[in-house]
Amino acid sequence: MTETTTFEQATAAASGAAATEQFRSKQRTGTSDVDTGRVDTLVSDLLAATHDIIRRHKVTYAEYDALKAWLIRVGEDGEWPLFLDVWVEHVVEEVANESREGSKGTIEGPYYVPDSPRLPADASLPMRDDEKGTALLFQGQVRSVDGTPLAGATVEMWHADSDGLYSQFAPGLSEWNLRGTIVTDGQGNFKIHTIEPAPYQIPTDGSCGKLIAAAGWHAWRPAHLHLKVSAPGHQLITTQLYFKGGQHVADDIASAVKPELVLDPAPAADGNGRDVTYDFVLDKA
Ligand code: MBD
Ligand code: FE
Repeated sequence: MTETTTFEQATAAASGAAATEQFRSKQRTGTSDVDTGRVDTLVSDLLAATHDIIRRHKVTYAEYDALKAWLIRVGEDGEWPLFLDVWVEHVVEEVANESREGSKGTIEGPYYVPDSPRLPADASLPMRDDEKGTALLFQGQVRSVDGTPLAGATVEMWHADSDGLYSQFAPGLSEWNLRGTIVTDGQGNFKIHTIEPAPYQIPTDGSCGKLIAAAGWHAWRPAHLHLKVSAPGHQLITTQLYFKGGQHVADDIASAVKPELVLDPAPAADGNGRDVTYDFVLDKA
């Protein structure tokens, strides 16, 4: 598979390798921080659940070997970040943020890159001169739970292009294409000019694609904007926003859509594309 990385074409192995590398460099905490008793509890429960499934469904040696071969391939393809973020992260996010009072969040996914270019409160994301897609003006305000506008808050946005490709995870896109960090103005307001992304298809040529085909599932996520919103003294929100009426909003393969996260943009005031307003409310740290 390694020779495919030299082709000017998006492949599962190339985006998997980039996502694996990205994860290694941004890891939240090392595994050495996890308490022995906790590892014992969680892994024992995980194994017991697996044993129970084998007994209940009378799993055969042929199925056991298919699993073993597939797990080996996930590693070879670098698709552990993709697999985990698509099928597991949504429950980790649910548990992590269950007591928040501010805006809802959702999963981060495998394609976040920190330290994107800092931009003023009214800015366009970096994009090609001929970037395809409907123009989108995404504007709003960042506030604290008590209603105070948060000046100097950061709104990081990253999203796929109109072909469903993310910069730094697909060939042929400049480093920060459709990625930026917008700093709110004195009233906590921001205006981000970008284009509407396309629905995203999980790479079909790797191990996750093979699982999807083998199970008869579809490989799609609805079109989405990724965001991280933060301000001093407040909890960071990691979220995604979707588009009302868009394909797969009701059947996201990553189970990451919540009703509060669906935008309903209106035709733009200036006649070019669409506009939408969405505010972020941050919990205190
Ligand atoms: C994505 O773009 C994404 O956001 C997630 C969660 C998984 C795979 C691709
Ligand atoms: Fe995404």
